[in-house]
Amino acid sequence: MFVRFGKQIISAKVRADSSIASRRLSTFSNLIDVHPDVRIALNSNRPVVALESTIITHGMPQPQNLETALQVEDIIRSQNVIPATIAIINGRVKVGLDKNELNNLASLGPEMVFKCSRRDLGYVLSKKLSGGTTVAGTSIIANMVGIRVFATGGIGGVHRDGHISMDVSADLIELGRTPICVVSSGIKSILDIPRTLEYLETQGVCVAAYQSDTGHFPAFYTRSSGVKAPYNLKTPQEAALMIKSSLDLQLQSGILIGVPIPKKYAADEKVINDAIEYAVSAAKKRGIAGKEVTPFVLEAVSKVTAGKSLESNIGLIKNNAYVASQIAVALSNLKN
Ligand code: PSU
Ligand code: MN
Repeated sequence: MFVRFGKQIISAKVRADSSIASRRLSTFSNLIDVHPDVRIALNSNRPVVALESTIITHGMPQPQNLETALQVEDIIRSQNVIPATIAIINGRVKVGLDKNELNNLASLGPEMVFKCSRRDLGYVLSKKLSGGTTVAGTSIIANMVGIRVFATGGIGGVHRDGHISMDVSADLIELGRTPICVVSSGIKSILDIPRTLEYLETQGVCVAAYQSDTGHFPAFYTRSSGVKAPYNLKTPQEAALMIKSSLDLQLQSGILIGVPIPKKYAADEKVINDAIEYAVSAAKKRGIAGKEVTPFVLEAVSKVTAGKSLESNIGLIKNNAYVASQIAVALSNLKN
């Protein structure tokens, strides 16, 4: 069977799911540049893990942002999985970046590059600008090209006073309407974790902890939020079967898997909570609002903890990339 991608014609034994992926790819080929490695993997049903880029452009300082992005991609490749970092570069949607593109994106700095959630995509594309895609933005694009597993550090959530300010991340709504499995360490405790989990339930998002010794959903910097997770998955195969069942049912909603931070990177609970209290109140005092809130608080926490929180952040992202790769492999084995 022959599948067309722009000008290229690739011969491949295409099964049901990958032919859907290729139809999707050609539908959007006028807007989206899919890296050849990603394109070939999707077409031959080999595992791919999507990665977001707001973490590079707004979530981490230089040079750790680039170093981490490259290391995370290498971890994924070491599992025989293709990494697909998603971003907007000069008005083109990119699925899979080469080293040069990653380098450029990481060196732009937040003033030069947009933080792109659903609402920002059309504007940034129309103006031929560049952007780091959030969990919401990345999920939309990954789904367009048929990627099912996505690894990141943490997702957005309901802010601590979100029931008053209405500051609720678009990530949560997107997870409710996009069939993607996001592997993260949950929601930072700069946010309101119990309310975020309630909201995810309302949106119909399947939430599960992964190999949690308490059965609790993780709290990003620490292994437990004290809130019981609806499910606790033990193996990549269990996760893959769950993804497949939701896809087969065509639920069109997402799955959030919360992987506790590895013990050696976990932060001291008191130190991190004090830093967060300080950062959240500093944001309030300075009148930081909208999409600036999350990056501001992240930076402030990192400063107060003298970079310790950044170390935790990097440690957990790498571990999540590893777990997501294992899940993507298990999923691709199920499809064969
Ligand atoms: N949490 C982190 N690091 C990050 C983000 C969240 O620990 O870099 C980024 C992600 O891209 C996430 C976004 O999708 O922030 C959420 O932003 P907001 O709260 O404005 O929706
Ligand atoms: Mn917000």
